[in-house]
Amino acid sequence: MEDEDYMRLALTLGKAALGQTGTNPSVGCVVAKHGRIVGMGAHLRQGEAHAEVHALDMAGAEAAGSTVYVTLEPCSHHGRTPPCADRLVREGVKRVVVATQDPNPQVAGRGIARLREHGIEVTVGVLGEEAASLHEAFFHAIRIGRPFVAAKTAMTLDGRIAAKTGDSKWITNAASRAFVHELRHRYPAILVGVGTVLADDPSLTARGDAAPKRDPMRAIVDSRLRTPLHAAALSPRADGEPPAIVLTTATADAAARSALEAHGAVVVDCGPGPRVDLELALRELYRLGIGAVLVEGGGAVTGALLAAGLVDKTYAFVAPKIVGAGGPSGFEFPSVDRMADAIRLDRLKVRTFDGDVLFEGYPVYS
Ligand code: AOF
Ligand code: ZN
Repeated sequence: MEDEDYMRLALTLGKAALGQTGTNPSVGCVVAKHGRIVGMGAHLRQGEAHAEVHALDMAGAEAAGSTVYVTLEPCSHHGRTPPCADRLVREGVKRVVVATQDPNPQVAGRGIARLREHGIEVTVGVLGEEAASLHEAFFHAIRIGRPFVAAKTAMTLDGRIAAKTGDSKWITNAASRAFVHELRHRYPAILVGVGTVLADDPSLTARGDAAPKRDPMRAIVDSRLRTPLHAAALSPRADGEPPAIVLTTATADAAARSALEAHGAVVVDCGPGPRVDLELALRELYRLGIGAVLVEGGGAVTGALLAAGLVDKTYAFVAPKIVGAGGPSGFEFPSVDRMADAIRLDRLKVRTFDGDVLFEGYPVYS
């Protein structure tokens, strides 16, 4: 086993917990000694033990003299939990291999420095790119103070997300839709506009045939509180969390607000109106402990987020079907004047699912 092999395992552990750590990174950790794995761990929930703590607890007395692999720099601050760097020092570990530095201003190199000050050998950058990808949402959110925004859309070859009648079931095939359920499982929250709630009545849960999936929190952008109480998106959750967060404006109808709250929904004002201030809405979600959102339409909310420069990543499915004019587009916003002004996708990854094509990329604004 090389450093990279242990780190790959740590990345796998971190990846398995993606979506369940709120605004915290989904960190994985492996402790090895004399070529044997003696401890493994992941950060499983915000407010609870960090990955290193679980792994060191498992290693017990074996931690002394071991090598610790961790996908993110061990923390040096007193947050909801004590500093991992201090714990590593106390355990007498010999070497720490770190994939990426922690951009959290409370850490930012201090964790690594503290380990070195105590004579621990530290290697930084092993599978660094893979770790940056695992932690992309956290890296983004901690820098700008709002959740990472990924927009998922499913379009026909002519860019429509529905026929002119509104019918949209289904544009993409079963393989693409199964992948979307995986995505929902990996994001802390899913965000839609009230138009989608009214048109499609989606339940916004993560489903699949095999293992149970984690349902993301639901967030609904609803300026005028038109979400009906019987909407599937307000159905009770098995984990006891509120059924949905409804993002609205200060001028929304008071009676509608009380009814939604009585139903268990969390209603949040995002600006004076008449429309929801989307940037403020994202900041409110961050405050509520949501570090990343998967936007699933409709075209209006996705387009408004894109036009405001608030979409950080796209998962754009294109199905080999043509429906003709009249239906909405996946990104409804006033057209740019010149093709040269189009928003382009950077770091593009193109994949296919039984003939559907997925464009995974990062919009470049400017
Ligand atoms: C680590 N290992 O597994 C994680 C780290 O409020 P707290 O105590 O949970 O601290 C959260 C911060 O700690 C978070 O913003 C990030 O900088 C770091 N996360 N650090 O050493 C871990 N999840
Ligand atoms: Zn820590």
